[in-house]
Amino acid sequence: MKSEFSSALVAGLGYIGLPTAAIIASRGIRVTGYDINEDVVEQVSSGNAHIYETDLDGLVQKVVSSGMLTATNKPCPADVFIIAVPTPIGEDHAPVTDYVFDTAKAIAPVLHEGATIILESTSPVGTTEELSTLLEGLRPDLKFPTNFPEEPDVAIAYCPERVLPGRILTEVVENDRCIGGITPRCARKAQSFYKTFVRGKCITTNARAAELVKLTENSFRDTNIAFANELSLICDRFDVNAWEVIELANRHPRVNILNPGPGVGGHCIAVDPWFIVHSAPEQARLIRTAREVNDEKIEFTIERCLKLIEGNADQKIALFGLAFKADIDDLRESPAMEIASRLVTQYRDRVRIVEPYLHDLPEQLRNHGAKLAGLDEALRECGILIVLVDHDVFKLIEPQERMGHAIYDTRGIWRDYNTHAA
Ligand code: SAJ
Repeated sequence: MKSEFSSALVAGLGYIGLPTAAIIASRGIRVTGYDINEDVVEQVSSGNAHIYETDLDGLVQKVVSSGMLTATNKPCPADVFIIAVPTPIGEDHAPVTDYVFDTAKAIAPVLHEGATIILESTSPVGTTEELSTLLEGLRPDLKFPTNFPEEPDVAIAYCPERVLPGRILTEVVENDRCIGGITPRCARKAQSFYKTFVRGKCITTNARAAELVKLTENSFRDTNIAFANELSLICDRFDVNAWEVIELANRHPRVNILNPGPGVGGHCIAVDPWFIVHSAPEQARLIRTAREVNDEKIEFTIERCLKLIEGNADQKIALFGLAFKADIDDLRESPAMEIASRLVTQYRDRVRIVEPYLHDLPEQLRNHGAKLAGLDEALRECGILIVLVDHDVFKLIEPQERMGHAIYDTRGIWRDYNTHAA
């Protein structure tokens, strides 16, 4: 069946927008990537992915050289407009939706009858309706679903991304999608677009429900990680090994505790729950507390590091990992970065950082005298080993290589238990 969509504009060529644009282009739909950052436009135009994601480089190169993906800083007409711009939090953890509405203003002049607009950015409940109202004001010549629900000229829907960094190209295609239309007709239109490249189920609902679904998913995960982090503090209080307790408790058929760590990072899990808390402060008590527990885990970890370092004066300190989680290069909202910054400010050139996903240290660490070190070099030079990220390669360090070092393993990758199975 021939697709009714022959062109798409993807606004925001970041961690979500660029892989999405590349996948859509690889399915034979001509894609224009629109970004306000000149550098990004230049890099993508020359066939390079400006971010690291598994297999993304090759795919971008392929679709750019075949002419199916181009990049620009000026929007152009298209059958479908996908908005995948950042929605960070600002003061008092309030969601900042400015980039979404700035994008809407930028695409308004090129909208035409028959176009479909899909918001993918994580957004507070009601944002998609606001987007429609804004566009209605900017283009009085077109019928929008908010004022002409029966027969709008333009379809508007919300469809959150839910891909896992490190597996984005697979998950964009394989994951089920939840598509919320301002009207059922809008949802169906967006659904037929997603069906051109998604193998998972494309399930329709209304825009407000879809917005809350996204926030719910990440709040659920944050709350579950907070349980693990709180439990690790309780174990510490009783001098019991948290990893052992979790592993044994998880043998119960209906218990599945996640892993404690040095705190929660990334641009989603540590941010999105605040969108709910901000809009429903009286109801979202557990969600708020979970956020606070996870943030406080960073402070607890720093205190523990300081204690270990003070107890091993003059020894060099190796910090294993800076990324916000295992096996990626992304430092956004990374607890490891925050912990490293604090330790480097205090211990300066005593600190070695092992981060196989980086070629250079971020400036704020370099300026204080910290050095990027190879794994073997760090094991040789440093008496203190602190694991901040559970990169696979760190798990390969054998017990005899760690022997004689003072160790703080915040991720439980070098576990030693007393448990014996009979
Ligand atoms: N973490 C723990 N313990 C765990 C699991 C994770 O401390 O047991 C930490 C990680 O180290 C990291 C943070 O949580 O610092 C977040 O990592 P993650 O793997 O849980 O999630 P993200 O941020 O990489 O991706 C999440 C995913 N959401 C859910 O799993 C509900 C992904 O599917 C979303 O698409 C993504 O957020 C997003 O973009 O919203």
